[in-house]
Amino acid sequence: MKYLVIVASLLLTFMTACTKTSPAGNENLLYSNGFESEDDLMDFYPYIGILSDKTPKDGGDSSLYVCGGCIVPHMYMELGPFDEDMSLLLRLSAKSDYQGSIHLRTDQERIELIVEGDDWKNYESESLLDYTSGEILKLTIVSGGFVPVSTYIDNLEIEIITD
Ligand SMILES: [Ca+2]
Repeated sequence: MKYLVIVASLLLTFMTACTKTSPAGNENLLYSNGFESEDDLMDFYPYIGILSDKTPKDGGDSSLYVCGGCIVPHMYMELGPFDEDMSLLLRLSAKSDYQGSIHLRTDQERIELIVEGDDWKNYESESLLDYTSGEILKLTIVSGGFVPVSTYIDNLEIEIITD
């Protein structure tokens, strides 16, 4: 029953808040983005992200390119609030010509992935983010610091871990 409530609330959220749908076979994805069209950038603020034709092996035709500067975060998006407590895992493919970081957080907690190296790698958060119902989830992307750094991101997924 609890599972049905989660699915129902997620479906409602997807219908009202974003156009992304879970890939077939993984109904536990809270959010996914393959950055295959301009529409896929519309979840993020400010609207400075651009699509790149650099992609990982399973990354389709394009990825998200983020060029940083001294004002952080360089891009962010918000999800929720949702009606259920959840444990969330952050996963993506990325590369950076210096260092980038992607944070998933609530007001109470955060998890992060540090992207280093100019070869595409798959990253997965070592710990889970404990989400409490009613909170806003925020995903932020930082690419470098004072020096602009190029970071590429693809196959971004936020998964609900139910075990
Ligand atoms: Ca892609």
